[in-house]
Amino acid sequence: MSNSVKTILAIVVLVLIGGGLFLAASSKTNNSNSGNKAPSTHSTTTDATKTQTQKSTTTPNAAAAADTITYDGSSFSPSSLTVKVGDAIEITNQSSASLAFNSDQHPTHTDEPELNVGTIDAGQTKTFNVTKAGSWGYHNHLNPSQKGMIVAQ
Ligand SMILES: [Cu+2]
Repeated sequence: MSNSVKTILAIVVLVLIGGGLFLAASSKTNNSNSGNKAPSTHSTTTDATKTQTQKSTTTPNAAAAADTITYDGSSFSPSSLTVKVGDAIEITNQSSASLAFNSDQHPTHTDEPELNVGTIDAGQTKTFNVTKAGSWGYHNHLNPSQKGMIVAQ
Protein backbone atom coordinates (compact mmCIF):
# COMPACT_ATOMS: atom_id res chain seq x y z
CA MET A 1 0.00 0.00 0.00
CA SER A 2 2.73 2.47 0.87
CA ASN A 3 4.25 1.93 -2.56
CA SER A 4 0.89 2.71 -4.15
CA VAL A 5 0.59 5.90 -2.08
CA LYS A 6 4.11 6.94 -3.11
CA THR A 7 3.21 6.28 -6.75
CA ILE A 8 0.02 8.35 -6.44
CA LEU A 9 1.92 11.17 -4.72
CA ALA A 10 4.57 11.02 -7.43
CA ILE A 11 1.88 11.26 -10.10
CA VAL A 12 0.25 14.19 -8.30
CA VAL A 13 3.60 15.95 -8.01
CA LEU A 14 4.35 15.32 -11.68
CA VAL A 15 0.92 16.62 -12.67
CA LEU A 16 1.41 19.73 -10.53
CA ILE A 17 4.87 20.31 -12.02
CA GLY A 18 3.51 19.66 -15.48
CA GLY A 19 0.64 22.07 -14.86
CA GLY A 20 3.06 24.66 -13.57
CA LEU A 21 5.21 24.29 -16.66
CA PHE A 22 2.10 24.55 -18.84
CA LEU A 23 1.05 27.75 -17.08
CA ALA A 24 4.57 29.13 -17.43
CA ALA A 25 4.58 28.23 -21.10
CA SER A 26 1.17 29.82 -21.53
CA SER A 27 2.24 33.05 -19.88
CA LYS A 28 5.37 33.06 -22.07
CA THR A 29 3.16 32.61 -25.11
CA ASN A 30 1.01 35.48 -23.95
CA ASN A 31 4.07 37.62 -23.44
CA SER A 32 5.34 36.84 -26.91
CA ASN A 33 1.90 37.58 -28.34
CA SER A 34 1.81 40.98 -26.72
CA GLY A 35 5.41 41.35 -27.85
CA ASN A 36 4.25 40.73 -31.40
CA LYS A 37 1.55 43.34 -31.15
CA ALA A 38 4.03 46.11 -30.48
CA PRO A 39 6.21 45.43 -33.58
CA SER A 40 3.12 45.18 -35.79
CA THR A 41 2.18 48.64 -34.55
CA HIS A 42 5.69 49.77 -35.46
CA SER A 43 5.42 48.27 -38.94
CA THR A 44 2.15 50.15 -39.40
CA THR A 45 4.01 53.30 -38.48
CA THR A 46 6.76 52.34 -40.93
CA ASP A 47 4.18 51.83 -43.67
CA ALA A 48 2.75 55.25 -42.95
CA THR A 49 6.25 56.71 -43.11
CA LYS A 50 6.88 54.92 -46.41
CA THR A 51 3.66 56.32 -47.79
CA GLN A 52 4.69 59.79 -46.73
CA THR A 53 8.11 59.26 -48.31
CA GLN A 54 6.49 58.12 -51.53
CA LYS A 55 4.23 61.16 -51.48
CA SER A 56 7.13 63.53 -50.96
CA THR A 57 8.98 61.71 -53.75
CA THR A 58 5.98 62.18 -56.01
CA THR A 59 5.75 65.88 -55.30
CA PRO A 60 9.15 66.83 -56.81
CA ASN A 61 8.33 64.67 -59.85
CA ALA A 62 5.12 66.61 -60.32
CA ALA A 63 7.09 69.83 -59.86
CA ALA A 64 9.62 68.61 -62.43
CA ALA A 65 6.98 69.05 -65.13
CA ALA A 66 6.90 72.73 -64.15
CA ASP A 67 10.69 73.06 -64.55
CA THR A 68 10.39 74.61 -67.97
CA ILE A 69 12.15 77.45 -69.71
CA THR A 70 10.76 79.04 -72.84
CA TYR A 71 12.59 81.12 -75.41
CA ASP A 72 10.51 83.59 -77.43
CA GLY A 73 13.21 84.91 -79.75
CA SER A 74 14.38 87.76 -77.55
CA SER A 75 14.50 86.42 -74.00
CA PHE A 76 14.18 83.40 -71.74
CA SER A 77 11.29 82.93 -69.33
CA PRO A 78 11.61 82.72 -66.43
CA SER A 79 14.85 84.66 -66.43
CA SER A 80 15.81 82.77 -63.28
CA LEU A 81 14.54 79.24 -62.67
CA THR A 82 14.96 77.52 -59.31
CA VAL A 83 15.02 73.71 -59.41
CA LYS A 84 16.01 70.82 -57.21
CA VAL A 85 19.31 69.19 -58.04
CA GLY A 86 18.71 66.39 -60.55
CA ASP A 87 15.29 67.61 -61.71
CA ALA A 88 14.54 67.42 -65.40
CA ILE A 89 14.43 70.84 -67.03
CA GLU A 90 12.68 71.42 -70.35
CA ILE A 91 13.79 74.18 -72.67
CA THR A 92 11.31 75.03 -75.42
CA ASN A 93 12.18 77.23 -78.37
CA GLN A 94 8.94 79.09 -79.16
CA SER A 95 10.63 81.41 -81.62
CA SER A 96 10.85 81.00 -85.40
CA ALA A 97 14.64 80.84 -85.32
CA SER A 98 17.18 78.34 -84.05
CA LEU A 99 18.46 78.69 -80.50
CA ALA A 100 21.82 77.55 -79.20
CA PHE A 101 21.38 76.93 -75.48
CA ASN A 102 24.74 76.96 -73.71
CA SER A 103 26.30 77.37 -70.31
CA ASP A 104 28.11 80.57 -69.44
CA GLN A 105 30.75 81.79 -70.00
CA HIS A 106 30.53 82.67 -73.67
CA PRO A 107 32.25 81.38 -75.72
CA THR A 108 33.89 78.59 -73.71
CA HIS A 109 30.68 77.30 -71.99
CA THR A 110 32.57 75.68 -69.14
CA ASP A 111 30.73 77.00 -66.04
CA GLU A 112 28.31 74.05 -65.92
CA PRO A 113 28.66 71.82 -69.02
CA GLU A 114 25.31 70.11 -68.24
CA LEU A 115 23.70 73.31 -69.57
CA ASN A 116 25.31 72.81 -72.97
CA VAL A 117 22.11 71.60 -74.57
CA GLY A 118 23.20 73.02 -77.92
CA THR A 119 21.01 73.75 -80.90
CA ILE A 120 17.24 73.69 -80.45
CA ASP A 121 15.36 74.24 -83.69
CA ALA A 122 12.28 76.47 -83.87
CA GLY A 123 9.37 74.86 -82.08
CA GLN A 124 11.49 72.13 -80.53
CA THR A 125 11.94 71.13 -76.88
CA LYS A 126 14.94 69.54 -75.25
CA THR A 127 15.31 68.16 -71.74
CA PHE A 128 18.38 68.18 -69.53
CA ASN A 129 19.39 67.78 -65.89
CA VAL A 130 21.50 69.85 -63.57
CA THR A 131 23.16 67.61 -61.01
CA LYS A 132 25.40 70.18 -59.37
CA ALA A 133 24.00 72.63 -56.83
CA GLY A 134 24.69 76.25 -57.63
CA SER A 135 23.61 79.26 -59.64
CA TRP A 136 24.33 78.59 -63.29
CA GLY A 137 24.10 81.16 -66.04
CA TYR A 138 23.27 80.28 -69.61
CA HIS A 139 22.82 82.19 -72.85
CA ASN A 140 21.84 81.87 -76.48
CA HIS A 141 25.18 81.23 -78.11
CA LEU A 142 23.83 82.73 -81.34
CA ASN A 143 23.01 85.96 -79.47
CA PRO A 144 25.01 85.98 -76.24
CA SER A 145 23.26 89.04 -74.81
CA GLN A 146 20.17 86.82 -74.31
CA LYS A 147 20.78 85.30 -70.90
CA GLY A 148 19.16 83.37 -68.12
CA MET A 149 19.90 81.66 -64.82
CA ILE A 150 19.20 78.26 -63.31
CA VAL A 151 19.50 77.93 -59.55
CA ALA A 152 19.88 74.27 -58.54
CA GLN A 153 19.32 73.60 -54.83
CU1 LIG B 1 28.27 81.05 -76.10
